[in-house]
Amino acid sequence: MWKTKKILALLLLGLTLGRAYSQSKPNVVIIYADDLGYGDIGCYGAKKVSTPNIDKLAKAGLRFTNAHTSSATCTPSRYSMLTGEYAWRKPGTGVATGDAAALILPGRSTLPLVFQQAGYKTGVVGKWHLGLGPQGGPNWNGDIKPSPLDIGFDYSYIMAATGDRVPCVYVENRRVVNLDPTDPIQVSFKEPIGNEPTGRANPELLKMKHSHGHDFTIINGIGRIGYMTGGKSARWKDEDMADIFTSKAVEFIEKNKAEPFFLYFSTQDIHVPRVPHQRFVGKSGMGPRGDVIVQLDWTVGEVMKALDRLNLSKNTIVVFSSDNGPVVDDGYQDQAVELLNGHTPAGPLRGGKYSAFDAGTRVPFIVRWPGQVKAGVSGAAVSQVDLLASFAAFTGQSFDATTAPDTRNQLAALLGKDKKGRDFIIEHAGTFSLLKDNWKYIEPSKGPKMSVQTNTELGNNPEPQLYDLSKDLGETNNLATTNPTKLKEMQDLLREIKEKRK
Ligand code: NG6
Ligand code: CA
Repeated sequence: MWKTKKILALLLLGLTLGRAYSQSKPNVVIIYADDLGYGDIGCYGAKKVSTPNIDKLAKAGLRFTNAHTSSATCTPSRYSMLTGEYAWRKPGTGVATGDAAALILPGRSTLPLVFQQAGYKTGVVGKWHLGLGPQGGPNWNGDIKPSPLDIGFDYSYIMAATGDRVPCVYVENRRVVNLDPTDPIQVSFKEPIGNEPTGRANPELLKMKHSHGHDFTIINGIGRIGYMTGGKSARWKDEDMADIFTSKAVEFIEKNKAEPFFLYFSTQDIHVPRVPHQRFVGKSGMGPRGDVIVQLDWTVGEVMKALDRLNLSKNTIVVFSSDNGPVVDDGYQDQAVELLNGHTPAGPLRGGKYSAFDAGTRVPFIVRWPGQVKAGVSGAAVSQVDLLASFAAFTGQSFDATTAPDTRNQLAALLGKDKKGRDFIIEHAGTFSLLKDNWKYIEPSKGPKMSVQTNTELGNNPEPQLYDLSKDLGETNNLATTNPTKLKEMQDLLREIKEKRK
């Protein structure tokens, strides 16, 4: 009875919150970093690298300590966040190649569509990594369709996949930027294309060598994943990427300052290859990995400055987060391991990117909304899959729950009015984990315990794992055999969620 009352009260609060906010339509900016770990920034405990702008954001906002991506890698996390459907329900949503077809097709609910329906101008700037074009991949030399423009974004300035995957070009709306039609782009992830040097055949041409993978076509002195030829005038310079994406994000804000806008600003930092602009080189003392954290912090500062300058800070909700946990050596010899200098990218957590342990998916998550969201720290359980339903409630929109079955309205938790948040959190790293009331269950799996390449503990174990995170956040004491009742409860719930879309 008490529980029903509480649920009713929360529901009412959600409805009231939604209705009140939909009349004033505050802007929403999501700054989504890449591979930034729970311990990588000052406000989450980092001491060796300085992130004053992100720390300032956290100080003025609500900093979450139990917020999660849906997956321990990029494509599935982004898929879940933008569609409200766990990526693991859709085969083919693992880390996408650079020429993958669009994974999110028109005709379904999406996060940007929710805002578009509510009358917002919507934009995406930065890393996409959710495929483009029809089956077989996009035509890089013509109109690219489907693209973000077909699933709810009014404006798009993106890179197709990752910094380490071809094609190394920017795509603005439907076209590759600065493309010379007499030098068409061809891309292949299957066989060599054209006759440009590769990292494998011509390592002497590399300015940053690979440690594993990344030995295909050399672009800007760096070996990439995949083969590319043509498009010489359109190729990016890694050193300028943060400047270019940041200026596009700021331009979008400036252009739309008079109307409500939603900006999904997805930085290429701090993913590999880590190639900061000259002015950030050496700034962290931790080599390129630290320097791109400093660069990311600069980016966040520029967005904040633009909001201040345009007098929009009060009326803009800024969400800052990351798409998966940290990795130190992700395939290039950039001295990340040697120069860590005692820095702990995962903070107190175990594992990292690719891992079923919590560092794979527990990420920094900050919500700043001056005057509306009380500054502080929240331990509420939050999942990025809930942004869709929460912002639908916020803007007074409905969405199609058949295409967005997993997203829930967690507005009250996101705005700091509910301290508990979600009932459970599903984490996916190939292996499934379930988090509930500080209990963490990792299902048995046969995969390797360690990734030798990245030196990450993957969390795989043929035996079930059960941890009490309230006492053991670092997941070191497996309680599965001593707590059979709790274990069974978690196993049953996970099965139910997987089967019934709970
Ligand atoms: C891996 C890459 C890694 C990174 C990752 C995707 C190799 C050996 N490793 O396959 O460098 O690109 O994919 O990262 O190629 S993510 O953050 O976009 O998911
Ligand atoms: Ca990532």
